[in-house]
Formats: sequence, C-alpha cells, structure tokens
Amino acid sequence: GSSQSVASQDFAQLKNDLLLRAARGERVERPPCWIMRQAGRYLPEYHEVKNGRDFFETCRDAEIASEITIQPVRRYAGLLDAAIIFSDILVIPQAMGMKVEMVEGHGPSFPEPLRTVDDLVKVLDYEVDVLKELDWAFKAITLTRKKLDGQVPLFGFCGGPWTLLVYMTEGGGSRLFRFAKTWINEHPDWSHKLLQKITDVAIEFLAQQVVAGAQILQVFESWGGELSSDDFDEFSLPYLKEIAAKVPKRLAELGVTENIPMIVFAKGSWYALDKLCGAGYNAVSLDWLWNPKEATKINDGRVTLQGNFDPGAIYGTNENITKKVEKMIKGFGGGKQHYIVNFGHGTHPFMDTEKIRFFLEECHRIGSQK
Ligand code: 1CP
Repeated sequence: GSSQSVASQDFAQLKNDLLLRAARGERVERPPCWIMRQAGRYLPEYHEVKNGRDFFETCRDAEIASEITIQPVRRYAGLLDAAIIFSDILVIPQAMGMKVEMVEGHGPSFPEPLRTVDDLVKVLDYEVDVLKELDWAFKAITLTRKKLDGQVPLFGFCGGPWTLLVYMTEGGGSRLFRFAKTWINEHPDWSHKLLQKITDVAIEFLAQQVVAGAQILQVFESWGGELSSDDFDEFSLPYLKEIAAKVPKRLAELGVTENIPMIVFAKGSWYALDKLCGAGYNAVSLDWLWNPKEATKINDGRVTLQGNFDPGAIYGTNENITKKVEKMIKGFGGGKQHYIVNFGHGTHPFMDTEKIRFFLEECHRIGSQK
C-alpha cells in the first residue's frame, strides 16, 4: 500500500508523453506508436533472456520481466512511444486460486477448468487478496518504471472478464467455445456471478498497477468476437463499463490524483464499436478487420481510436507496408488527433524484427507529414 505510493514519487519525469496526450484526445505532432505483444515472442533477445525458463516464472522475476519489457524500447529506440509490462492476462485466474501452466509452443493450459457449478462456487468463495497474490506483478511494474527512467510511459493491463471466463472454463485457448457457451447459455446467472467476481479483481488489479507505477491501462477482451451482439451486451459490455467507471474511483481512494487513460480492445466485436466509444474509456483499440474511415465515422470524435495494422502485412514487402501504413493513417484522419498507431492484434513469433522497424519508421514518417 502506502510504501508503493511513496515510491511513485521517486520516478523520473516522463520525457515522452505523446501517447498519454493522444489518449486524452489532445492534438499531437504525430501519432504515437506501440505494438500489441511488442515484448517477447519475435525478439531473439527475449528468447535469450528467457533461456527456456517457465513463462510465469519469467513474469514473476522482476529483474527478468523488466528487462523483457524494455527490450523493444531499446531495440526500436525513438520509434516506440510506450512499453507494456511483460505479464499475461491469465494472472487474474491465478490470483483467483486457479492453476495455469504455459505449455511451450502451445499456450496456456488449466489442469482444472471450471466445468461444474461446484467448481465455480469454489472460485466464487475464494477470497482474493490482490496485493498479496499479485505482489510480484507490482514489484515488476515499479522496477520497470524506474529502469525506463521516463523514456516512455508504461502500460499496465488485464484481460476482459468474458475473455477470462473463456480461459477459466475452456481450460485454454479454444476453437469451439463449447464450455464457455454452455455456461452462458445453460447457467447465465452463475456466469454473471463469475464475471462480477473477475470484474472486482480486475478493478483492484488495474488500480494497484497504477499505484505501482503504470501510467496508462489497457483491457484486452480478446474473445469478444465470439459473442453475438446481444450476448456481448449481456456478458461483456456491462463489465467493461464497470471497469472504466470504477478504476478512477478506486484510484482516487488510493490517493492517485492524475487522470490515467484507459483503453479497451474487444477483438472481433465490430457490432459494438458505437457502444464501446461511449463505454467510458479514453480510447478504443481496433482489430485489422476495420476500415479506418468507417470506424472514424462511427466514433465521431468521441474517443481516441487505436490500431489497426494487419500483423500479417509484416510478412510482405516494404512497398506493401508503406502503402498500407499510408492508407491506415490517412483513414484515421492523418493521425494528429484521436489516433494511436498499433497492430490489429499481436506480433507473431516468426516476424522479422527489421520489417517491424520499417513499419514503425513509416508510421513516424507518414504520421509527421503536414
Ligand atoms: O508484449 C506484450 O504485449 C506484453 C505482454 C503480454 C500481453 C499484453 C503477454 C505476454 N500476453 C499478453 C496478453 C494476452 N495473453 C492476451 C491478450 C492480447 C491478445 O489477444 O493477444 C491473451 C489472449 C493472452 C493469452 C495467451 N498467453 C496466449 C494466447 C493463447 C490463445 O488462446 O490463443 C498465449 C500464447 C500466451 C503466452 C504469452 N503471453 C505473453 C507472451 C510473450 C506469450 C508467449 C510465451 C512464449 O512463447 O514465450
């Protein structure tokens, strides 16, 4: 608690606040740039530091997690306008008492997913002490913020409640969503109880990440697009709104006086863009399926839009990247207001780091044009 607030006063002055200004809706000299999943996977220096160690062990080691977080900022010096703490959305289920393993080359796996009402009741009854269970995450954030020395702001993040319900019930990534869909269609009331519990933990987790040193927050509702529009309105949107409404209140209680920008990414939930623009977030992140002009029209100047370069275009030629960057930035109105450059989803392990550099350079060049 209070020792962390004291520590936050020792942080260096932020030298590059472009992303915070753009997220708050101010006019900027060029659009800020960062990439979803910029830390890890495709970076050789990540695999070197990770050195075959278990994924969550790596996250829990503040020295290693902070090093991995800073690697892309160092490699792409001057091209990235934010860092994102190296961690995972599945640390909330872990804090809620569930076991989660990261299987090398496969992804997350829960040995005991929630399949019966009894399983679910156990999780509902588990008392979560966020500060204690996620203590390692706060330490990693504080150390990273210190090491960043004000170069760029640091993102804290969490998973959206529906996306976390999917992992907790499916036991990992999914194609059919058999178990998650069974829960919401057979037991909507129990599903809501779980979503509420996840939401409560997410609010505290996000607020405490800020106390520890995070300067901007993103909520990843990565499986949003698996819900119908009506089901999104029932099982995702209310919880995303609650997070946006309650994090600032919790921050005020914790003595944080700055206005911390919040971004929501609901992958695949195209039908919900209008509602998401009014959900209380400063910015809405878009997947690459969106036509920037259409999204800009629907937004109508309410929030900042973030996105939405097709990560797959990194596999193509430089000429093709240039053409697509140009279309994207122009489509979002030129990028001087209400826009943050990002991928429409994360990097892949096979991506060429020099192509990503070229992408970032082009975003700077084209985004700076009058
Ligand atoms: O670079 C960064 O963005 C910082 C760290 C970060 C973030 C923000 C990681 C590290 N994961 C995440 C978020 C995350 N994790 C999301 C939301 C964003 C998205 O949609 O991509 C999701 C869905 C997860 C779950 C997860 N963790 C997956 C996806 C599995 C599936 O179901 O498709 C995977 C493969 C992981 C492992 C993971 N997390 C992060 C990394 C670098 C890795 C790969 C681990 C490795 O191979 O070493």
